[in-house]
Amino acid sequence: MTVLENFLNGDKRALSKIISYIENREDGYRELLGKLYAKSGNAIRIGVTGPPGAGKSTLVNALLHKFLKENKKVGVIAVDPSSPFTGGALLGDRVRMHEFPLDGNIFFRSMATRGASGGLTAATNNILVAMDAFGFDVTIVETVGVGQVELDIIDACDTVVVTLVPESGDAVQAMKAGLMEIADVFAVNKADRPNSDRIVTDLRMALEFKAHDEHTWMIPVVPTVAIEQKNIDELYDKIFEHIAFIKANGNFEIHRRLQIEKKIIAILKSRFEKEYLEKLAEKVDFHDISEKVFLGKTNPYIVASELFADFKKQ
Ligand SMILES: Nc1nc2c(ncn2[C@@H]2O[C@H](COP(=O)(O)OP(=O)(O)O)[C@@H](O)[C@H]2O)c(=O)[nH]1
Ligand SMILES: [Mg+2]
Repeated sequence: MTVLENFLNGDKRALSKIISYIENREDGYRELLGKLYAKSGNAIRIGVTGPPGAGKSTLVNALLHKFLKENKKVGVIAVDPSSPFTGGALLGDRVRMHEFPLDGNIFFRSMATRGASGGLTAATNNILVAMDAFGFDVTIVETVGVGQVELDIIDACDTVVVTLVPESGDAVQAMKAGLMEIADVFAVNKADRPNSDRIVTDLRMALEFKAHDEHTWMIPVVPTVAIEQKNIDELYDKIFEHIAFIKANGNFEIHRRLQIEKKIIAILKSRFEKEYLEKLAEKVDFHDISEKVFLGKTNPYIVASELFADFKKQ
């Protein structure tokens, strides 16, 4: 039996192998992804983001216990570009393996970024496709919400949970950080800490003041204590209320179509970059050209225009 056949028979070891194959962009990975893509599209995608230490991993684990109770199969991928070596994600994995056995309904993977930040969004999305094709009901991406890459990853999710803590500041800061635009649900974790009520009330008020009508999804603010599994049911309910809401108003489909568009463009971009720029680099002496620019004989815009004109002629 081939790895793909084992994969299709629900063998998690085959899933792990296929994920590594995709992650390492081994020969033929695009064709493989094409096959998997045809089988994907059924899993609900949940994003969990927030600052480091907010309790995202703990919260995801708490949610997983709820998913298990609901008899749902879940694939989780933790992306943490801030710890490229043996950082939090890997340690978290070990803890999780303890908590959720390999033969159960939960599957984990952490993205070792290996400095490939440019391809991180694509790699993460591709792994989600593999998990989706494998037959998980839900996929969860956990990411530290900072840069553009993380935003792109989270943007591809159907529902985004932004995790904050009482120390995160106030609603004004959340607004400045653009979190109101990203969040579909706010989890104020570590609600066991003093003053957690303040940020909850503050966020709720700020959200109430934002322009809205009866067609607007009102972002719920759910206080949680992930380490004690407190209020996880409510968080779970809000996630699925949001899914139901966007399915009813059509935004679920609109968003997914938009993601397909973005995916095609991203594939094209990466192919242009790989196939055109790499070929160009073989022919063109960039060192020589930059020297000319440096000496004021030409400028980068003229150089790029000339190279582009050459490319169009071919
Ligand atoms: N007091 C308290 N600590 C928590 C809670 N949830 C998580 N933590 C702790 O916060 C730390 C960071 O949690 P982790 O899940 O790794 O955060 P992440 O970096 O956002 O994934 C850990 O020491 C957790 O045990 C909570 O609800 N209350
Ligand atoms: Mg974490």
